[in-house]
Amino acid sequence: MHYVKKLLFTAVLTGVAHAAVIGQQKGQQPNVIIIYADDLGYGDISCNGATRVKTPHIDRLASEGIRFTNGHATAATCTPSRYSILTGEYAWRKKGTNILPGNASLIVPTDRTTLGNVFQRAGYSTACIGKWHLGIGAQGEPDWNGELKPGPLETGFDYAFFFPATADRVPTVYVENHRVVALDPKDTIQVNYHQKIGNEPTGKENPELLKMHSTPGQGHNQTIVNGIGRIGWMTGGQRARWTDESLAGDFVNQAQLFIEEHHRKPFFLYLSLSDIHVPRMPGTRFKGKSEMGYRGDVIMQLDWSVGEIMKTLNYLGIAKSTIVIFSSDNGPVLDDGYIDGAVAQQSGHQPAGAMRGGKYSILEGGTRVPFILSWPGTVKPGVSGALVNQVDLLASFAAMLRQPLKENEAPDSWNILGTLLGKSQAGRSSMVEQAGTLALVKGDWKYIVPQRGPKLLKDVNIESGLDTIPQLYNLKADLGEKNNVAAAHPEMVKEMATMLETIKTSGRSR
Ligand code: NG6
Ligand code: CA
Repeated sequence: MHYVKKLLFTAVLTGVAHAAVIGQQKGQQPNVIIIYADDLGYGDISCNGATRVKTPHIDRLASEGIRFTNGHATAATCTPSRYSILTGEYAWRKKGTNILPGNASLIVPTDRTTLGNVFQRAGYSTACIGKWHLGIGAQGEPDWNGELKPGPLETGFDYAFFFPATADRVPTVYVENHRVVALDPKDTIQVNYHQKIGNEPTGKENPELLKMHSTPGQGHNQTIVNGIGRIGWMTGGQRARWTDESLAGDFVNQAQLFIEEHHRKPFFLYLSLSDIHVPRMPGTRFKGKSEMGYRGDVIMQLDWSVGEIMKTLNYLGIAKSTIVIFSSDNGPVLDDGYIDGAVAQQSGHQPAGAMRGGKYSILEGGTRVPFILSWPGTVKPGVSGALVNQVDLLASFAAMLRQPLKENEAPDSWNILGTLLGKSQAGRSSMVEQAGTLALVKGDWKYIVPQRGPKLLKDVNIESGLDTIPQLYNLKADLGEKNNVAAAHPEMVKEMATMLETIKTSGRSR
C-alpha cells in the first residue's frame, strides 16, 4: 500500500476503534434519574389500574419502559426505605432508622458506600434534590443558622437542594448544599420538638388561622406555617420559609437546572419529590382539578413533575441516553394527619390496588409500590413480574458501571441489572420487608414474623398486618393476603423463619 494511503487507512482505523471505545463507554454510562415519590400507592397511577385519576406522563414512562408489578421499597415508611435505597442495606440492621423528627442528625454513616458514591467513582456528577429525611449534621441539634453538615454532600452527592425531613415537619425551609436558602441572619431559626418556643400561632391555639385542618388526635397542630399546622415548633427564618403550593415546581426547577448544567457528561439525579405526602397542598393550578380532593390533585401534580423532567430530557436530546426510574418510598395512606378530602372523596379508588394494607403495614400494600424503569432505545418496553427491590439499585448500578463492591459494602443489595433492563425475568429469589415486624418473601411465599400490636392502625385506618401467631401467605394464589396457611404448612414456616434468622445474624444477604 502506498505509504500515505496506508497512514490514512491506519488513522481511519484507529479513529474508528477510538470512537467505538468511546461509544461503548458512553453506552455503559447513561445518565440515571431516580424519581422517588412519597407515599404513592401501587394503585394510585392509571397504568397500575387507577381510573378516578389519570397519570398520563407516568403511564407513558411505563409504556416506553418496563412496568414492574412486584417492585418494592424495603420498608413501609420513609426514613428506613430511603436509608436502604441509598446504602444498599436493610434499615432494620441499624438502630435509629425509623421516621425521624426534623431536627435529627444524619443517620447515614459518612464512611459507608452509598448509591451516590458508586456514581461518583464512575465519574458522574451527582445531585440530591427534594425530600431528604435522613437527618443532618453530626450529633446534637443541627445548626440551622450555620453550616449544615454532614448531610447529602458527605454521603455521595456533589450538589444538594432539599428540605430536611417531611413537608409536615419544621423547619419548613430549603437547604442548598450546607446552608438554609434565603436565610436572613437577623432572623435566626430555632426549632424545638419538645416544647413550644417563640410566640407564633399554633394549630392548637389558633385553629381559626388554618387553611387546612389537622385531624383531631393526630398532632400536626404545632407552629403554623403558610396556614398549615406542623409537627414541631419553629421561630424565625420568615424569609426562608417555603410555600407549600410551590414545592413541586421548586424541586422540578432545581432538577431542570441541574440536568441542563450537567447533560454533556454523565449525571445521576436522585429526585425525591414531596408529593403525595401530607400536607397535600397542591399548586393553585392543580387545586380542585381531580375528582378526589387534594390527594387526587397532588397525584396529578406529581404526574406533571414527571412530565416536566421527561420534556427536559427530550428538549436536550438526552432521552435515549438517560435511564429514568420511577418509584415510591412506601405504600399509600389517606388520612395521615390532615382533613384534605382524601377519605371523603376516595369512593372506589383503590390506592393499594388489589393488596391489603398500606403505609405503616407489613402487608403487601406497605412496600409493593409503583416501579418503572425506562431507557428508550435500549430497554425493550414491557411488563415484568420479577421481584425487584430499591435496595438493589446500588449493586445493579455498580455492576453497570463496573465499580466492584467490597464484601462489606451494600450488604443487602443484589445485582439484578439484567432484570431491571428487561433481559431476565429472574429478579431476586427472596427479600425482607419491614413495618413493625419483619416478613420474608421467598418465591411465592411470604412469612410474617409474629408480633404483638394493634391489628388496625386506627388513626390512619390501615391494617398493620401484625399478629401474635405466624402468618404464611401464598402471594401467587392470594395477593390480598386473606388466607393465612401457616397452620397447614408448618415445615415452610420453619424453613422461612430459619432463613430469616440467618439473614439477620449474618449481617448481609448479598
Ligand atoms: C407520622 C406522622 C405522619 C407522617 C409520618 C412520616 C403523626 C400522627 N403522623 O408519625 O403524618 O409525617 O410520620 O411519613 O405525627 S413518612 O412518609 O415520612 O414516613
Ligand atoms: Ca413516605
